[in-house]
Amino acid sequence: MITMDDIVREGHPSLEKPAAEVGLPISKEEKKLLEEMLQFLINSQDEETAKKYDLRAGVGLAAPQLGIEKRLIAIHFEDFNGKLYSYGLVNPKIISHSVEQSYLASGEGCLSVDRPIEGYVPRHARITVRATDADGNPIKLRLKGYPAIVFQHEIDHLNGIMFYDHINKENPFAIPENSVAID
Ligand code: K2U
Ligand code: NI
Repeated sequence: MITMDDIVREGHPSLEKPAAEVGLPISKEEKKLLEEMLQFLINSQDEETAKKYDLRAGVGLAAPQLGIEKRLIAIHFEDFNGKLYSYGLVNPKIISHSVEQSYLASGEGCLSVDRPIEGYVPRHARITVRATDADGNPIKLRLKGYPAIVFQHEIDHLNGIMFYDHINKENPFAIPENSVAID
């Protein structure tokens, strides 16, 4: 099982470079990795398991955070309306996005960053993501609100971008123009 020991931390080269496209169909090993990434997120959100294995709660995980430079991400969370988002995705790509921006009012964190970094992270308010799922099916997702933020955070990891790269250096709490706050 994946634990925090498998997650590389800021400064690791895998977090600072673009990851490679994954050839289709994905291999058995890549399919197993996606399943293990999803299981990590589920474990991290289960109080007993997280305590037992000292896991930090996570709603998303990208393969480069495991030192694996492949365009694979896992997402697992329920939105505020109780809708479950649970995906293992291959080569996810944002194919369109709104001009309007959004940001998490509480700021962002990262399983690969062991320190709090304050400030608003400007993101696209709405995105359309095209990807392939673990069974090789093409998938197209139209996302807004918190789900859109989670997917952008994870896709950033595939491009060597950390959440703090987006924060306004002069004024971390500057309200991004044309933006809506997500609570
Ligand atoms: O990629 C990661 O490090 C996982 C992040 C993803 C994330 C951070 C901030 C905003 C959206 C997504 C972890 O999930 S950070 C911990 C966390 C846990 C529960 C809810 C929000 C953030
Ligand atoms: Ni992260």
